[in-house]
Amino acid sequence: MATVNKNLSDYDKNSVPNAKDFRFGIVVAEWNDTITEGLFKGAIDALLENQVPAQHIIRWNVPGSFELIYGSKKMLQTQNVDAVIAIGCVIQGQTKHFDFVCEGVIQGIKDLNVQTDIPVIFCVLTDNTMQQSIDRSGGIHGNKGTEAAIAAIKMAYIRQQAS
Ligand code: DLZ
Repeated sequence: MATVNKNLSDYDKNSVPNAKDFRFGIVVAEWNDTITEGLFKGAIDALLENQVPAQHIIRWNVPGSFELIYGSKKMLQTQNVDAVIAIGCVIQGQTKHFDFVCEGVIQGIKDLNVQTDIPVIFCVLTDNTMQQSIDRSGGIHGNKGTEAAIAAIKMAYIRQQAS
């Protein structure tokens, strides 16, 4: 059951702010799409369960996790959203590409959080194996998309209260 925080000083990590008036953008990478679709499902289910109207949620796809940076930037620049959730999955391969993509996307999403006023939530799995990603996108270790959605609601609330 969602409860309403009155201000930032009574912030309780176990309560989720009322989210019915917030708007969210979700940017989803198509690489490893069986995983990113699972993360998306976790995220959208959590937003809807917390009373976010479906018409307040915008989804965009981008090719890979590296493109989450540009996709999230354009989402927050052109759409009326209170937070953006960037969803991706990078799995270790035989080359250094894994390190470059992971480093690029974390720095890029970090830069957006520093340079703009809309929070961007990092929902990118960086795993050694496909099984680890399966386990975290609706499997035995839960769904990081669900956690990202709750983080997005909390950050939208913090932004609203701190404005
Ligand atoms: C190229 C690449 C590789 C090797 N691995 C992944 C991955 O595991 N997960 C992912 O989301 N994207 C991967 N990509 C694609 C890059 O993110 C990006 O789309 C391309 O380098 C084009 O900029």
